[in-house]
Amino acid sequence: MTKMDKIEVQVDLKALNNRIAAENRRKFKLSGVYVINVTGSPGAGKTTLLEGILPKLKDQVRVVVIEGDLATRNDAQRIERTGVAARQINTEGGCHLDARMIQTQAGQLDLAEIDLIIIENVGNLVCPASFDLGEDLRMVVLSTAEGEDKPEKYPTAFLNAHVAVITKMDLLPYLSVDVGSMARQIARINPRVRVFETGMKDGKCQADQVADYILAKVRLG
Ligand SMILES: Nc1nc2c(ncn2[C@@H]2O[C@H](COP(=O)(O)OP(=O)(O)OP(=O)(O)O)[C@@H](O)[C@H]2O)c(=O)[nH]1
Ligand SMILES: [Mg+2]
Repeated sequence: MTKMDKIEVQVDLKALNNRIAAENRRKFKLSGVYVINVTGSPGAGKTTLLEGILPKLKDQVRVVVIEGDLATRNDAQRIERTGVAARQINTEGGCHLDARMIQTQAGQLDLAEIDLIIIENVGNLVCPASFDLGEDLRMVVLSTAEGEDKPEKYPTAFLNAHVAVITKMDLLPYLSVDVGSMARQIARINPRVRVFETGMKDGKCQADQVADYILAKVRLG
């Protein structure tokens, strides 16, 4: 009988991810590409927000969207309908995107022809917060319908964010939710975070201020 030795291989996956994220960040910077990582729960309104801001963004900058989902090309198809190119990553069970996935996508893009990449992460308020992708700006999307206590219950998503977008403001008359408290919790967790509020009107997401904020950031580089 042969004796099989057990060899333990321990890889610090977080450290490896951070290393690749740093490489991504360097590559994007060198190419003059601004990168945004959009996180938030399933159904918070991430794709709807992108559908709302892309018509304005695409008129002024060259933008590409990378969509992360466990399965389907649904969100990429929604983005393509706005006239913006979209690439879909299917994680097949994975609850977040990682820096390696973005490195692979970046390798297939002509970065010299792009000013802005928006990455919609997998719908999840927990896992994506711990994985740097090499982005310049992290945006967390939270809907009024999720309840005002979510920032305090899921603080890491807000701790690492530069921008928080509270969506579905149009639903307030039908909900028992205190949006003021939601905003105060976000400010307590991260006083530097910039908070925007958006909602649907006439079937469209009203998010002009978010688009203007992004355009200013892209121009500053
Ligand atoms: N009334 C209202 N509905 C909204 C708003 N934003 C999104 N929705 C609806 O909420 C549902 C989910 O929106 P999505 O944009 O698909 O959410 P998501 O965060 O991209 O979802 P995942 O990609 O699956 O994580 C859709 O039916 C949207 O039409 C809003 O501001 N107001
Ligand atoms: Mg989506």
